[in-house]
Amino acid sequence: MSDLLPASTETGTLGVPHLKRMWAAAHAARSGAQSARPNEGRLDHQVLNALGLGLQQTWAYLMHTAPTFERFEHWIVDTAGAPDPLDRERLRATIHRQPLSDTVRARLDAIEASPPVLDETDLAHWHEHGYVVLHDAITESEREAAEQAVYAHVHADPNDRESWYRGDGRHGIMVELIQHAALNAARHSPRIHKAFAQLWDTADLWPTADRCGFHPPQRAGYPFPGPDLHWDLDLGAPLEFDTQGILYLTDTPAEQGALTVVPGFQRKLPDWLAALEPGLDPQDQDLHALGSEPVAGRAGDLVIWHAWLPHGSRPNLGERPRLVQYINRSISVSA
Ligand SMILES: O=C(O)CCC(=O)C(=O)O
Repeated sequence: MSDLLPASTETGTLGVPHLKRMWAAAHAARSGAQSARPNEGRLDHQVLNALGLGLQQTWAYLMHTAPTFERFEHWIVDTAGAPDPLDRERLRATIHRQPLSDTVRARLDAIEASPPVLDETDLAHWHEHGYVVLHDAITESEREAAEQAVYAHVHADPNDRESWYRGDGRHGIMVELIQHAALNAARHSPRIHKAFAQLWDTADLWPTADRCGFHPPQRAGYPFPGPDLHWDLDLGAPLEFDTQGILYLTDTPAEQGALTVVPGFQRKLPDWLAALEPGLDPQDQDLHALGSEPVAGRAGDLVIWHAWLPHGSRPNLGERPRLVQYINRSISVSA
């Protein structure tokens, strides 16, 4: 069926490649048709990241609304603004497998040439434990603006404890806040980009358009909703290097629902999977028994972890809500 879908190079009014193909695939999926698009997940994500749209957000819109392609393009602009011309050009060059324009190349080269933000100790920690903490990843005023944006989005007041539990606009600890000017500081920060570039060994990465998190202290009637330890990988497919990241917008001591990982497991995952009894679901095992540890941090700390680490949050047993912005970079891929 995949040959019935438009080619990734086909564009509409916005001039964004791959969008029509993604839209047509959603249409096909909605009407129950099989449309085999192996290995296009990263490409879908790249196009949506370039447009500042969430993957789940867009997929939910396409599946629930079944818009015409023209309507879909309108929704994109209404939701995330008009596509940035440079990002669109970069997408086109990448997808057509053509050289990047001088302007885009110069931007990436500037990041490659900039001084490292992770030092030798950070990199050694990354190789040993599979995660690293970048302190003061954004400025204090940028952090404060992002914190306020999350509070406003969930209609909560930092000084009104009852307001933390109203549950507006959340899925568990996740908050579907993606398009907000205050979140762009971290997405477009050269310092953060450099940290990821050091880990990926290339600056040719895309900032992800991710959501935020609001995780108040648990109490009677408000138990920890998860997520507990898991992977966001397809563990049945060949393992590929990937990163994930979380920016603490508030001080986050270990007991205050801190990110929890199994340090060093990036070095063990392939053997562990191979040794697992056939038929057992890796995600259903006692992953804490592998040696989970919380990663405490200060407001403004960005924790980047290797996607092969089992990871999750933990119950918030502290006094204050934990506020975060999820932030990552994905590697540039072609059609
Ligand atoms: O919010 C957290 O601490 C964990 C995040 C997580 O599990 C994820 O991003 O997949």
